[in-house]
Amino acid sequence: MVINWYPGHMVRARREIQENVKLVDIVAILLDARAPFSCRNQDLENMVQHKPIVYILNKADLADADKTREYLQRLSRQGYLTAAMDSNSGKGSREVMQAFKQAYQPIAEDLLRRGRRVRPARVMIAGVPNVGKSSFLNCLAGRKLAQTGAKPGVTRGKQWIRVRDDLEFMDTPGLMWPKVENEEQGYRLALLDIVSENAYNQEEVALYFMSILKQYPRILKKNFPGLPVQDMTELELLQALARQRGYLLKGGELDLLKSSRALLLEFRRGRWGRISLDE
Ligand SMILES: Nc1nc2c(ncn2[C@@H]2O[C@H](COP(=O)(O)OP(=O)(O)O)[C@@H](O)[C@H]2O)c(=O)[nH]1
Ligand SMILES: [Mg+2]
Repeated sequence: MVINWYPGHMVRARREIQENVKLVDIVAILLDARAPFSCRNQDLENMVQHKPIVYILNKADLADADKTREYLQRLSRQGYLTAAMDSNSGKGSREVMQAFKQAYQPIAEDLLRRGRRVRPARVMIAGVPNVGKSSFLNCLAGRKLAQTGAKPGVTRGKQWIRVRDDLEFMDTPGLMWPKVENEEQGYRLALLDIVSENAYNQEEVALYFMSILKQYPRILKKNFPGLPVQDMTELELLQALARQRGYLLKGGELDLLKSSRALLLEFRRGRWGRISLDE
């Protein structure tokens, strides 16, 4: 799977994160709760290792709740602070605030020890495209934020968004590029709409999704009533979907591309239920 990140973009993204991380106390790395480990980019995380990291599993409303619990546990065993979040409803924001507070505590204590004033904790949000960085920021700030930087005449430099008395966010989230290390991870990132459509074959990704659905027999049975779903291959499931919906090509052949497109769109909108992808 080829990802259309130009080397220039990567250099700029890297430099921007490197500069911005100096200005904050905490880095909140957003991961898609449905496949948090596939969304990580170790190279970029290494650049922020000297600051406390809080992992936010966003879009938790779309994820399999049992899996989310497992992923959170795995990350906290690795020594990270974590929280699950739904940036549409705001569910999870208390846990997020708690994690920020915990991350900042040693820093605040150190300031106090040195007789300095404790200022609000400054947080940078970072993550790969589409994980919900803007939504998360808007949700916690409690308002739709104006785009400030791009207009002429607006002062350049960092803007800080006060979330609470003791917390501010950097207005521009750090964009990390997805790092694809194997085919399965590529499929997951494609399903989550993190890599762009022209980088993958939709049918291949749809077949991969069918293999995930096989881990959710209840969902399969509900959507393919009367079919021996457990014994069907991924391709047979995709064909069944096309047949069921009457997605046909001119000659009457099954339109698997149309089925694949529909399947991916529906998964992303949560229409197939709460499904997680990482092992
Ligand atoms: N269901 C759900 N959708 C979300 C959540 N957060 C963001 N989204 C959606 O995901 C898409 C990408 O969000 P956006 O904030 O633009 O992501 P960004 O590219 O990281 O800034 C948008 O359609 C959002 O509405 C969430 O917690 N739950
Ligand atoms: Mg955004």
